[in-house]
Amino acid sequence: MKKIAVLNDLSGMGKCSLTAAIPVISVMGVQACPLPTAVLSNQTGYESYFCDDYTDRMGCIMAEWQKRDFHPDGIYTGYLAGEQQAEKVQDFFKVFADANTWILVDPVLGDSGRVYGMYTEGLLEKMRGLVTKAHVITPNLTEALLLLYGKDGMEAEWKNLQHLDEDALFSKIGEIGRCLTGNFSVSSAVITGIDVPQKKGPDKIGNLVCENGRQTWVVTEKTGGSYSGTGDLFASVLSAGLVKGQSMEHCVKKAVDFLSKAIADAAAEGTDRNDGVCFETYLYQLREE
Ligand code: PXL
Repeated sequence: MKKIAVLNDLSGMGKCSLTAAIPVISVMGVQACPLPTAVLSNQTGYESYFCDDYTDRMGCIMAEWQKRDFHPDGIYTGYLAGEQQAEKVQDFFKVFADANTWILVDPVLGDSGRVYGMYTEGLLEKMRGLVTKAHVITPNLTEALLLLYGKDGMEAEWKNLQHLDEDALFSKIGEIGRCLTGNFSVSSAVITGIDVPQKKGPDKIGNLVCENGRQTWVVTEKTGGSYSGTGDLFASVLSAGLVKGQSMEHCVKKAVDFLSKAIADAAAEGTDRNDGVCFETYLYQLREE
């Protein structure tokens, strides 16, 4: 059975990071091997949280995994609470990745034009370093702009993007995708969850797949607002599909279909954005034949 090492936090509430990744990767027929970066009462979007930082323990877990001669087929990294954790992730790549290991870096830094609470310029710099080691990255638009232009640049670019019509928006984001893969020498990037407002009819959500110089848009009807954990669920589907040899486009379509149903249910139920989406109902759709 294929294995993915998942370097992410365990948050008791908010359906994100490991609580999103483990069920998704498992139902897709891949073993998820979690390396917790921190244990939290709940994700940090709620008004308060307790966080037990695991940075010091990451090295102990890695040492044991080395003794077990662990060779993951994939490595998937998500939320990092600080710069030191990013350094541990660099160490992890050095020890556990070989030429055949799929590395997916989800550069969790912000959303909807704003940075998350743990953001620092130092963490951004370290995240840029991790991105250059990845085969595929899955930033949302905010994170793509942060990687390219930093916080002030992201905020300015974000404002400019709000005034564009659909054609201009797609063309500008296409350019952002080319800069991302070019500047960071990463073969593939998926810019996820892009709002595409419509003058007539329901709004849309776009995902731009950039793969070896080619670009493809996967667009779907918007079924709800912005919820905790959707980026983590997306990246989890991609990481499991890719180690199984599925095409990027196939994985992205699968993730989009799965997420749009889970988001629609959360919207219909009136779920708070911090509580995450109703993805459990649709896990069966990801099961491998
Ligand atoms: O979904 C990203 C994420 C993961 N883990 C924690 C978070 C967040 C986003 O806020 O707070 C702890």
